[in-house]
Amino acid sequence: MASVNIDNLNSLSNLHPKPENTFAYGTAGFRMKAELLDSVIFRTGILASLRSKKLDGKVIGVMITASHNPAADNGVKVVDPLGEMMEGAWESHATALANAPSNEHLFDAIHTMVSTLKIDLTKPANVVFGRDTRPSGEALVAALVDGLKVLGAQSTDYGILTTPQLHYITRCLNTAGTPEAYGEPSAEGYYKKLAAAFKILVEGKPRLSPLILDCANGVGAPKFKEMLPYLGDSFSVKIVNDDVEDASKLNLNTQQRAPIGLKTAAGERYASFDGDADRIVYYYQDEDNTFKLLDGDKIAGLAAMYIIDLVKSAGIDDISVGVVQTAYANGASTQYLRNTLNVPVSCVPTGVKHLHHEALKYDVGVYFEANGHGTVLFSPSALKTIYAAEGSSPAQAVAIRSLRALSEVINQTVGDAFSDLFLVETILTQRQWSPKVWDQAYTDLPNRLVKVVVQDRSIFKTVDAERKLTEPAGLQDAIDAIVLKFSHGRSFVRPSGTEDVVRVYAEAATRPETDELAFRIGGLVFDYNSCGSGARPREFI
Ligand code: G16
Repeated sequence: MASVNIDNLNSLSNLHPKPENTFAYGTAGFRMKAELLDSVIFRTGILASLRSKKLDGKVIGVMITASHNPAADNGVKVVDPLGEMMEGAWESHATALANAPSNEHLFDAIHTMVSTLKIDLTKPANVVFGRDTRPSGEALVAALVDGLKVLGAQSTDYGILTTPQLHYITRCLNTAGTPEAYGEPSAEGYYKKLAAAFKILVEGKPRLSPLILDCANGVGAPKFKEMLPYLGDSFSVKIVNDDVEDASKLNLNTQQRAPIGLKTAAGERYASFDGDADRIVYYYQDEDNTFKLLDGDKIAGLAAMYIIDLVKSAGIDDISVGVVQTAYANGASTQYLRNTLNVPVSCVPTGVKHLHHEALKYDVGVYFEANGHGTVLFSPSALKTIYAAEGSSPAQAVAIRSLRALSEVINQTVGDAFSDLFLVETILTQRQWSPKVWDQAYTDLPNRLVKVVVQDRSIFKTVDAERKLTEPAGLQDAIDAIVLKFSHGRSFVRPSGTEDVVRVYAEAATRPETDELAFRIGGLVFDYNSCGSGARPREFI
């Protein structure tokens, strides 16, 4: 059996020594302070090479980003051949490589993978990679490139990209020349594909007023500007928060309020991307100056409603639509989907990988996290039906054409802020709806998210799609006892997979009750067995 060249491994690994820290491949890969990541990213290069060899040389993607985290953080995620997140079973191998304490242990960890996973090292390895605008990205790319040299992978650097663009490119490269060919493997190919589909979807409809688009001073800004020429006059936008030169401004957004520095006005339509443009939320200001958020739940409701109607208008009756949410979904949205739209709804743990997997069970699976991360998946059989349908009236033919274009405008690989934007803009244009009309589908229960800094988030263990804690022992009973006192009360506690905190979600019948519930549970967690770290936040009751 072929073996790894140990001298090559040693000399490259010596350039990227491992710090004392322990690393874990979490919700969205490895993510932490950028200065700790050099060895992790070097070893992720080795992992991606092994993954490619295991899959017979298929192209694997590596994205260097920390998405919504502060500018000082960075991270890395591995993308599987069809643009999905890396297979869950490989996360423990990623963690094992990242934590090998010495070059010898790293050599052994690679060989353990090779033998247990039956990887043929003589196979080729192909890897593509990109990064967001964080200043630390360039040096981390150099570490990745060294990691790719260990097993002699062929690689292409796609430079600065949004995360979903890297997912798209990975799928294009692996499907090129097959009946499932996904598009041209470049940012330009991505713009062309989305723009062409969007133009079909809004053809002949009066244009909406310009969208005011906050890009969180992240990679979405330069990339969306790059796309504008492909859209022609089909779409009009005013981009704000587009300063990618000053890293301190990255992701300075606030929760459930307009981003810092953006003065909102009634009658306008706003959207915000996160730092790597894989999430989007919409919002507007009501006549009484209230800020109104249209989050991932609202997008899921809008998309499901529209697709159900379109399938009906197309005269296709054998395509079922289902929606996937997480525990963060507002209770009112779940009710709306189940009781008004009559669609099946599943609840899974946080992390697009879980939602994506579940959505594959439906003909058309709409999945969104409340934070705006999501997409719509069309199964191969649904696509076959849509492409085979001819329609027996002009109206049916138009609906079929729209369904086809919709499957092109929506990124099938992963949640994508650009493609979700075009999905929403399509529906609002088709219906000539303002955000306020869209918002009228249902009224959100007031909800609140609280972050609790704890000494060790790994002691928090959950079950039931993260809706219940099993550890620390007794904490869930204490939470339940508090929740019982609130009308329409619901609350859960889960450790974040991307930040060093525990998150508390609460909803209740009124805003004051919701705030009280959130802060009571937050205070409970902070105090429980002295879990909290630092000063006890003053707001906690
Ligand atoms: C990542 C995941 C999302 C998740 C989010 C927050 O998003 O891909 O699925 O909702 O982290 O996760 P947590 O609450 O565990 O910190 P992103 O946009 O940061 O990559």
